[in-house]
Amino acid sequence: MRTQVGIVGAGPAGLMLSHLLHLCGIESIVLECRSRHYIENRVRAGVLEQGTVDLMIGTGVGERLQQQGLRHEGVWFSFGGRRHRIPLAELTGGRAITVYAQQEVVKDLIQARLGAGGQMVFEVDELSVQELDSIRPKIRYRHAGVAHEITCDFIAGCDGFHGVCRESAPEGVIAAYERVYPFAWLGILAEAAPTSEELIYTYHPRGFALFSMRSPQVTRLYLQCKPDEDLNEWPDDRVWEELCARMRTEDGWAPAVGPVLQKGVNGMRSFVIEPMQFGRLFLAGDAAHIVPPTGAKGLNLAISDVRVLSQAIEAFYKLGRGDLLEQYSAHCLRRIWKVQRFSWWMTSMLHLFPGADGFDHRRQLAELDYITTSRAGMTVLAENYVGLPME
Ligand code: RFL
Ligand code: PHB
Repeated sequence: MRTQVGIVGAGPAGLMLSHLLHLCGIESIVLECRSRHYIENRVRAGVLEQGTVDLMIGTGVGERLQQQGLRHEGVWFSFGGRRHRIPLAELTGGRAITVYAQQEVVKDLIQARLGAGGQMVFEVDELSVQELDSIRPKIRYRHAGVAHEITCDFIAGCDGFHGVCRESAPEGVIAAYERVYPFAWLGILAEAAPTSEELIYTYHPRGFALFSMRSPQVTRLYLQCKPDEDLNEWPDDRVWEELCARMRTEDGWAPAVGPVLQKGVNGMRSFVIEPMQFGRLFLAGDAAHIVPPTGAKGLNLAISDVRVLSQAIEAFYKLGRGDLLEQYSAHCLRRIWKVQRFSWWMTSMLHLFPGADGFDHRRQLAELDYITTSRAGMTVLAENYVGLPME
């Protein structure tokens, strides 16, 4: 088999890349180790930046997003028993975030690719990438017990943090920079009408908590827990008790309690590789970087990477230019490091760190006070949260 761009991974990065390439007449094949059903039901991110929303609408995959997405023009920070609103749209010239589940983005992109006759293979096994420094790199894999090989012009490694592509570059050519945080998030999806129309990030002496949602009937909540937390120790009643203890405010606000539909624990890290390319292998999304979820940036960064990559690949085929491909990593990393900084900062401001003392606590409160009262402070938060411009 032969294709122009072989794409490993059908997450938001791989699917959006395939879609963008198709729109400029470039052929790709997407290879995914999980089933279509699995990836269409995997509960993950929920917050889309303005630029992600604009890209989906502008490229014809925004119909359901426009019908079902919840546009939020503000976000709340709660501390010392009080909630404070940051008016995102007012501070950023009308930009906002949209709550729309990642698995819905995945469904919309799969639908668009299949509708356009795109090639996707699910449930592949034993995938490997070969001859990366040649002009004809190859992807080998098994599907339904049969071995296959695809000869490509380029390979896009969009296979997430645990994928195989990043590890396939020779030793020593890629450097990694990392911070692992001493806590995790326990997240639940609950059948309960959201009691706030906008997200609430809570700083509390018992630990961080986050109120989010997926629809007018479903709430999404998170609480800071130990990195190795055992879910068996968290029956639903205990989760609700802890969430309410952290989130309830002086004015009596609290999340509504309801049946828990899903529960999970996720570790937190900041991770970046440099460069994000080797020969004809280009890494994008979680395969190249991880952010702690506090800034709601992972999915959005994945989308901004593949936007840059699709433009570089288009310039190669249409204009015979290789320079944009050469600059791919440097171009993406400028934005990635700013988003890393923001995600690290939000995480540091809002979580309880082991060993923190009264000084740390007061410093965090002062920072929250500043970013919710100073117009300059609020603007710094707002312009990062709705998404820095895509250059
Ligand atoms: P993905 O989505 O992990 O997709 C990679 C795909 O590659 C497949 N794969 C392979 N396929 C073939 N062969 C192999 N050897 C393979 N190995 C792996 C995998 O099955 C998978 O389908 O990466 P991508 O596309 O880079 O997308 C990144 C996002 O998924 C991720 O950054 C976000 O989910 C992060 N994130 C959030 N991001 C936001 O922008 N806003 C949020 O509100 C937000 N909240 C979150 C989050 C992530 C969370 N978890 C579970 C990590 C909340 C949580 C709890
Ligand atoms: C979510 O709704 O899943 C969500 C919202 C904001 C975050 C992280 C996750 O910062």
